[in-house]
Amino acid sequence: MNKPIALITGATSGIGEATARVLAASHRLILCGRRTELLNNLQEELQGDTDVTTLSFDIRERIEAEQALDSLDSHWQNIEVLINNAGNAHGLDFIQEGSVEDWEAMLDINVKGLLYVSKKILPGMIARKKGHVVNIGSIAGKEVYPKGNVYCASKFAVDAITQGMRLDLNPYGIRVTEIKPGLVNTEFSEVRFKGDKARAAGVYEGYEPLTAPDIADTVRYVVLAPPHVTIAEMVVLPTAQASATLVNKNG
Ligand code: NDP
Ligand code: 8X3
Repeated sequence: MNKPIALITGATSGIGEATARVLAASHRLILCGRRTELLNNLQEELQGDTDVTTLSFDIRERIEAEQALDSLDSHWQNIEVLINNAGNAHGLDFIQEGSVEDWEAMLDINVKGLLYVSKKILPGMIARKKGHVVNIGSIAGKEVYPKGNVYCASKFAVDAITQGMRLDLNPYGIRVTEIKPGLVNTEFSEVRFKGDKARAAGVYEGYEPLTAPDIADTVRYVVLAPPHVTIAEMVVLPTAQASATLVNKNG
């Protein structure tokens, strides 16, 4: 029997890339992101283990996202697992000093992009009365921290959308999960600090942060749980982190 199909957004780095590696054992994969070369490299790496196809599009651009998803040929259309992972923080500034471009990027990518992709995939799941949506939220969607303002708002929105999905999709037997990681050492801080590698590295110094494979393992756990089991929500922190604002550094 063919493996079920999982579509992963943001598969070119960090949590999405690690999730692709772990789900290759159990799923055929549709890998999404903007960086085509990285998608191609990952496809080449994994296609010995499973069937892989790629879609390169900017999740901010609704038409581009819709056209990319429409381009899937028929044997890739029965998507059983949707991992809404693409997203980033842009900037870390007091609300009165934040940039409108950063705010727009975070709301467009983390919130609207997730909605655009979900809107295309959910009708198939509803028709088949089968599916699983895994949204990657954040501790930032549970607690607001200083200068987190709009990034936190985007992740609070992911939390609300996840809860709404679970309610609205309940009649169709579709599972909905939100994973809320704390600090994970990926390209995340480099994007947040606009390529400042030294500043980004500082975020993960003095304690042991989570790695992308740590979160990929939680995705595998929720996806491979028996069909009658929904892991609704999971908060996953490095042991050194107690809250969005308390990290035991150099402890
Ligand atoms: P990375 O920066 O390593 O990965 C982000 C991914 O999102 C990349 O694959 C990137 O692909 C994709 N992406 C970003 N913008 C767009 C866009 N406009 N269109 C399409 N894809 C896009 O960060 P993480 O792996 O850490 O982040 C993944 C998710 O985890 C995010 O939702 C983040 O908010 C969340 N998270 C991260 C935490 C952390 O500490 N790292 C903690 C809690 C949650 P490409 O650039 O190729 O388009
Ligand atoms: C990413 C974790 O604490 O940088 O969502 O917001 S944090």
